[in-house]
Amino acid sequence: MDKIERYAEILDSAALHARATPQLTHTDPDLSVADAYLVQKLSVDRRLSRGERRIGVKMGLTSRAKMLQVGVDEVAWGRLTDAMLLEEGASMSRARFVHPRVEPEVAFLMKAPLSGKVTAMEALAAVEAIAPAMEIIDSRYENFKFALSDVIADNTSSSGLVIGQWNDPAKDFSNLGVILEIDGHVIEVGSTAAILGHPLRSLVAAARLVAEGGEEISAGDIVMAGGITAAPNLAPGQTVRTTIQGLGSVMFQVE
Ligand code: 0L1
Ligand code: MG
Repeated sequence: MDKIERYAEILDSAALHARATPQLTHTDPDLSVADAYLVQKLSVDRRLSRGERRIGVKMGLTSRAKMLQVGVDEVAWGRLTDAMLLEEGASMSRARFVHPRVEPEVAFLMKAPLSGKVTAMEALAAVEAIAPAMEIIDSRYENFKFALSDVIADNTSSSGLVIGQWNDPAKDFSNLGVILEIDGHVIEVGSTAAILGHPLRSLVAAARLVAEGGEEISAGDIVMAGGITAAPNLAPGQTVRTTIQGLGSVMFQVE
């Protein structure tokens, strides 16, 4: 088994058993971003071989608040599977995660493929709908600490997503107010503009980065645009809600 396969197995197993693992770069400080994406692909392939289905991609570290929170300042992408989808209003089991956090996000539903270098207008033309959404992230690394290569190998901490009502993408979603509430208390506020200045820029970047990885965004895919605010920790008993001005609300519970 080569190093890439070994790392993929370590991270997949850490996610499967909700057990933290040491950062790969502690013992392999030269792990490259290119190799980290290979680890990510192999670890997600292990999920697919267990019957999970690819449903789209996510962008990570697309806002200043996120970059500051984790100390990594480059955008990255990850792969989403159907097992990560949580029904709107449903409960997630805290026990299935290592140390989960939540991010308010915007989700895109694609109606046409998107690949390589595209303009914002081309990206928008490929969007069927946009929705308020939340991502549940869960680093598989001890203490939620990582370098860029670590987090890419760990599928950019992807572990869950919940999507609210789909809206017409013709409305201006460049700078909409965002509120993240836990148990009715406002924990974070922000704007969709926190995502690279406009969420569409995240979709443009996704098309390019995913193509560099030899894949494309397909019709029917969900694309998560990236966290808008810092991501608070989740604990059992919480009710978590994100509201985006003009797009609606989305919520889930933690048990
Ligand atoms: O924006 C994000 O989805 C974050 C991805 C990876 C960094 C983290 O785990 O906070
Ligand atoms: Mg995210």
